[in-house]
Amino acid sequence: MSPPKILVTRAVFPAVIARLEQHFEVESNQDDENWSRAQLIERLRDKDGAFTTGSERIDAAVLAACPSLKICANMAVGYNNFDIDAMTAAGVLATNAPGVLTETTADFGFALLMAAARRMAESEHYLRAGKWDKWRYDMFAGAEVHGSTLGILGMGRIGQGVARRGALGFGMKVVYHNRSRLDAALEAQCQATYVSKEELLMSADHVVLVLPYSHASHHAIGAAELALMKPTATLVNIARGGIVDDAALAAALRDKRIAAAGLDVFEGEPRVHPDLLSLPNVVLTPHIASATLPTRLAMANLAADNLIAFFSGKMPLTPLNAAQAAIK
Ligand code: 8YV
Repeated sequence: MSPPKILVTRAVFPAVIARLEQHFEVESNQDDENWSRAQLIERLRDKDGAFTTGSERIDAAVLAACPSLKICANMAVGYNNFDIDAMTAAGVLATNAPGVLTETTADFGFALLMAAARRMAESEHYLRAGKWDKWRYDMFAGAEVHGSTLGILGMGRIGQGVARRGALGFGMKVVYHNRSRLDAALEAQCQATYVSKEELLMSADHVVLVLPYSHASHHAIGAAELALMKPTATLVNIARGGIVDDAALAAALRDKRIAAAGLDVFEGEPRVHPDLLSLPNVVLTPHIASATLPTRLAMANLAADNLIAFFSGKMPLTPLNAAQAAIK
């Protein structure tokens, strides 16, 4: 019997391609070309499985054009690129890559918080521009991090990682809001107190967004929410573009309605709202919160493990719709 056919949609570690090739007939995109939707469909049409990243949208139209597709394994914990209902209806299994990136991503969230609150990017640009000619008592004075109040919106694994860093490492008071409240043991571990979203926005000195993107979380932070925040507050987004209304955020930062922001994700990325690009009080990074080589390798291997398990007749490690889908 010929091996299942797999499409790897983006460039990935050669060692992971080699692993996949031991089990599958693999077509990959090691040149990392930007495929159009039509090009993606053309390549996926005859495949049994796909190794995707967060960039490829798998929806009803793609599924209808690819009748032999049985599984899509995302090399990302977020899976808003998948239309899970359409995949379930088509009998296609979806998997993501949770867990392996938790601590690395929480580290980066904290780095963005520190960089924004303590004005690291802005002051570094000033120094590089040759503008530093003397010390001044209030030069680039930022917001206190240790001992301040940290508000976390979205308290999954990564949110809990950020909470632990804040509470245990920086003596912060941690408040959080989530669709469902954590159990008492987890709350105690994170030293975090459950509050309403409004209370969080009003009381936090630093707000970190770690919630998944969906219709429900679209523009969860817009002009009204920004207006609730303290003028001295920092906003950090390591979740998804679209959760923040970037135009409203740029206006709030420009008018100093909040002090600073640290953003790793953007609406319509890799394009970035032009108003953000010209503001000094925002630290901008190109969706790299999980980007250490060990973590990215672990994410890629988990996606590969899911494909290998599935085609060996086993349940993948991190399925998203196994209970609902009558998988082909
Ligand atoms: C990925 C991410 O690098 O895992 C996620 O959800 O946002 C990042 O870690 C990105 O989605 C590419 O797959």
